[in-house]
Amino acid sequence: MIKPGAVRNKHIGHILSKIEEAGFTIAAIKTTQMSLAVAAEFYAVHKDKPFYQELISFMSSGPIIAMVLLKDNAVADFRQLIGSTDPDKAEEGSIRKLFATSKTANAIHGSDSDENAELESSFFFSRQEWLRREQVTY
Ligand code: FUP
Repeated sequence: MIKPGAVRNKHIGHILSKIEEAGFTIAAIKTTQMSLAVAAEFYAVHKDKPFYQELISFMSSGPIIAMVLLKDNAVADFRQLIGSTDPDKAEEGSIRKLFATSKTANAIHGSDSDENAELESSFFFSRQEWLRREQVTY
């Protein structure tokens, strides 16, 4: 998911280029916006953290780009491409190093497991769109 700050700052094109150059296939993509309630559910695992309210307020503050990405070893490779949560600690050349403006406004989200990728994709895409990834040859 490209987060609201990076969308506002017109980084969609740059970020999509980096994703494709890294070997990912964009199997589904849409512009949408999370309501506060949806952001609260999406990040429910963090509900007791001090940054939770700021996070869900930011995540619902404007449009996002939601995507289903395909690649062997996608979760680990994508987390390497996006870099550390804190942009000050993110690796040179990573998406967060290049485009994040703070730990909360850190440009992009990546799922942390195959199971969470499926769960998180269901916030934005129908089951049919998700299953499509197994039927398409790129
Ligand atoms: P990540 O998996 O890298 O997105 O990081 P986490 O799951 O630890 O955190 C989820 C989101 O919470 C981050 F993308 C940004 C936000 N966050 C903060 O706003 N402040 C913090 O101190 C830590 C995380």
